[in-house]
Amino acid sequence: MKTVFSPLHSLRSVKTELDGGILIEPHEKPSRAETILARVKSQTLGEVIEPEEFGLAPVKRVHTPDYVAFLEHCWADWVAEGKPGEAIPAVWCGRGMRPRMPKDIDGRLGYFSFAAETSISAGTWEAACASANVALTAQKLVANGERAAFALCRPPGHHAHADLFGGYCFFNNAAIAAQAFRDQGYERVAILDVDFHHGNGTQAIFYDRSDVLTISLHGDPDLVFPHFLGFEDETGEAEGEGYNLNIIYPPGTPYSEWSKGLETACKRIADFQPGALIIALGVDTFEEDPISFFKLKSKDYFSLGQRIEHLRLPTVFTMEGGYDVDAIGVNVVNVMQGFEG
Ligand code: Q9C
Ligand code: ZN
Repeated sequence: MKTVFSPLHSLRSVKTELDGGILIEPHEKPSRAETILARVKSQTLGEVIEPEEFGLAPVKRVHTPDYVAFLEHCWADWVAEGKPGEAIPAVWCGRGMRPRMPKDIDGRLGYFSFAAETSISAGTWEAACASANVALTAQKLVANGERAAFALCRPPGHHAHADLFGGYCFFNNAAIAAQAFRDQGYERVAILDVDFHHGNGTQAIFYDRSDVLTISLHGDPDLVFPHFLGFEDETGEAEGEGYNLNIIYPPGTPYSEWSKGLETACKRIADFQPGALIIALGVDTFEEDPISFFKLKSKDYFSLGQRIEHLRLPTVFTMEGGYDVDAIGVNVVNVMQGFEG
């Protein structure tokens, strides 16, 4: 299958991630995408193409205008205020406070985020736009008849809500691609999120809709990020009741257990009969991942790809997490090679 990749991803290269009370080198770093790209090429998975430019219209089908404008100007506004470091949110609208957008940049950083680990600096906006274009280009390939396409998105997207960044994510690339299918006349679209973390943004964006089925398999949010969404009693609301499915697992989960949830997810997707499938593909489920607690092995990603292929659906893979850079290329390309058989 074809891979869509933008070298502009490297414009997203912050120096800081707030972790354990100190600023560390971010887990979500440029070498992740470069390592995946190198493996795609060395395995001759297929042609690698650069994204087309789609502009902000398809992004704004998912994200609010206020949020998009905030992201575009955030870094300039921060610099204009004379701040010495990278932009990091440090104040939020707590329970009982008023959810209104402040003028001040510190206030807006809190208003448009749900976590503090995701610093912003020069180039974040450009990279986030390029990442959305990567997803939209892969979506277009599939809409035009390709069986599958790999959107090598960076930064990732599945934690981003309509108007919130966090968890290394700014634009929800999977949601943007799903909405593009809908806007092109596909009546039903399914998103299956296999990243270690709950796809909170994707769930929230489609929570009251029955046209986009959202399913996420992830670590128990009682124990891991994003902590405040992703529990199994979240099944959708209003029209969307029954169109969100969360499957959670404890520390130490191996593929033999994880794949039971995958089976449940695939049966639900088959019942739904979508016109297209989006896989929010994180490989932070890997046994050596530095921030996660599942125990999937490299060969398991091949099985995952095979199972997804058995759904026989037009499929877009969007890259999400995965932080063991030494194994990320092998694990990601194993999914694609499992899919291709
Ligand atoms: N001590 C994705 O996988 N919290 N995002 C990390 C590490 C944030 C993960 C805590 C994890 C975000 C796309
Ligand atoms: Zn993740």
